[in-house]
Amino acid sequence: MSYEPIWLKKATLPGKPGFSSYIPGEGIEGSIERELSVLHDLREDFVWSVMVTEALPEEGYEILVGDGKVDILGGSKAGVLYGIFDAMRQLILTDTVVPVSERPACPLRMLNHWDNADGSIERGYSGNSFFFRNRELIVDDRTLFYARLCASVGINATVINNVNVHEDATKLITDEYLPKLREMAECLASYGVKLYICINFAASMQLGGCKVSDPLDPDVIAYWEKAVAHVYEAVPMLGGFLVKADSEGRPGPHTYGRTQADGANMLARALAPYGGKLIWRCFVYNCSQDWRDTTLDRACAAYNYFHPLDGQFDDNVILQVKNGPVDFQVREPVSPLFCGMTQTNLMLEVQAAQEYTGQQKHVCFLVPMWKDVLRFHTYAYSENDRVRDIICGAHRKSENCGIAAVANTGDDENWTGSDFAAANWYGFGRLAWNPSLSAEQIAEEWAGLTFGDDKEVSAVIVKVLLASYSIYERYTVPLGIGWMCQPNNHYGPNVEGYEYDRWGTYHRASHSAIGVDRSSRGTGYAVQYTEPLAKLYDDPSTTPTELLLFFHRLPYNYLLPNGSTLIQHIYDTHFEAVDELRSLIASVVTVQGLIPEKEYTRIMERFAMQLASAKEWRDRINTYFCRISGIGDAKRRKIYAVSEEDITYPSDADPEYTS
Ligand code: GCV
Repeated sequence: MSYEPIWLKKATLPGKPGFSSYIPGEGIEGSIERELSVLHDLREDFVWSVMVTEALPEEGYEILVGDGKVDILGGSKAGVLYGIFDAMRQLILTDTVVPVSERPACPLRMLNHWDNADGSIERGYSGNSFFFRNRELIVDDRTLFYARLCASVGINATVINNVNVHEDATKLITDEYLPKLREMAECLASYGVKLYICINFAASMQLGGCKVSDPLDPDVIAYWEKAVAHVYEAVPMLGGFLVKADSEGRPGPHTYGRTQADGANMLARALAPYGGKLIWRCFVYNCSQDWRDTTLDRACAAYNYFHPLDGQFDDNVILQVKNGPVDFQVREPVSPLFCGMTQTNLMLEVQAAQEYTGQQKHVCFLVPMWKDVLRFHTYAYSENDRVRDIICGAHRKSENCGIAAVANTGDDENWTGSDFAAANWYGFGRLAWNPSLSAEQIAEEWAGLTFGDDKEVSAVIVKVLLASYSIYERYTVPLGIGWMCQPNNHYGPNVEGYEYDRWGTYHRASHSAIGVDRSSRGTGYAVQYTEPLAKLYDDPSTTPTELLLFFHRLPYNYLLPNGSTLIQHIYDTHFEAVDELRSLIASVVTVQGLIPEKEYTRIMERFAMQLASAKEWRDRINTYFCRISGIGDAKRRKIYAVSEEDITYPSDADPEYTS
């Protein structure tokens, strides 16, 4: 399948070096040469030179400019490449280059692909895998261009297979795959991207003939030592393993009464002699919950399992923590693990794949949401520390930390299905490099690189991106409640879809109230946080409005800080968000003709799907809550309440119902 150069469009002219064929063994020197010639093409009148110097941090770079001469210095060859891409970005956006001195904030800036060996992608919304087809690994021009796109935004690591490691992918660590895996690792490394793979915790049984996968069993330990030695002999540049254990049916140490630390350390010790890292996910919870049991709270699970183990993990173990305590909902509080694990290496996991945020049919620019997470004050070490400090290694002075995004790519021509979704891939890389960049700056850069320098087009694209998350949030889930989507595929509304299921994801709406009480009077989730956060979240009057229903169970006539009742807020946000979406679409129509037709048509096709789905969300949510509460919309907009006699309309005179 052919592919587009997306944000590297202006740096990739047909027949010019950016669109190169993959030549095995060309190495990072080949990439530097190729990218330098792109710079030459962009500005022939400049004299370009590059140099590696130990005076700079390994991945850092400096651009020196003077008298038509541009020198790019890097702390390593990868640093030089990052410098070249910076100069390229500057040239394309401003037609000139100014001096800069840069180093990445996060040591590990990683993508997690959930690609399966058969070529399918779990939660993939842009075609099939370009890493696997029919149980074979593919290394070709597209792999190289993928690495080029990653390097251009500073991404330095990737995991190519799904964390749910099924039978075929279990064999990635065997001779069936290792030669090709090495080719893949070399191809990616030629742009400074380190390859990681997901392994199956039960491989000792499935491949090694062991009776168990108990991490303290000597045969299991010996199996992994041998298996890892074999892998590193074949692929010495491998970064390490990523593991999902004891979660959603995946095997893990709990089966044997062992802890998550026992499991992680066993693998980490096998990897240590080769400099390998073991990334262990904290997404561990009971997915067979009885919905009748209101004392059990899935949100508490990760902290309950991992917090008591703080300080017990080896140094080459990194715990990878999803941004929220449950599962990539549109709005969740930041995971309390970032507040309570001061003796452990941590990595943040966000999801660029839009599983719960419109599946790349809806525009949803996630950078504003990720920025909220990164700037969240954890109070783990001091009053001022934020998630970004923790994942950048500021406190533990460790290189074993960083940020990973579940990737949103596939083999669609434009890589991400929706043209706008590429902004999330781009934005993730830029933010991982520098969390201080603003969402506006990232959106402007991406718009300029992707759609050219027409100011009108850029303004519209940036407006769409920046408004999109808030709009999506408002026509879908109110006040952090979550999980009102279709079960399994997670697209579109189904208010009670998860209500009586086993996944631990309930809103428990009744005729008078909605939400789970997660305060100290309820499940106690709120008090997993450090102070002053625990106190803040424990009380509805101090809980941030957007998270109110995540933490508290409240009546529909509860008054919000803006003077609106909870139910009126639901109606208002749902009506307003659909109207705003309509006007956003109208603003894109004004630049028809200024955007290439192919892209414009694709964008409009997806907007049509988004608008239809947004209306469905609005009407289902509003109707459900109107019917169940019996309270009508104070503004009398269209809600499908069936019987008007059942509905009481708030009177304008009643101060409880002002909106
Ligand atoms: C890869 C959610 C998704 C699953 C995913 C899981 C995870 O439950 O729906 O598809 O599995 O998260 O992050 O492991």
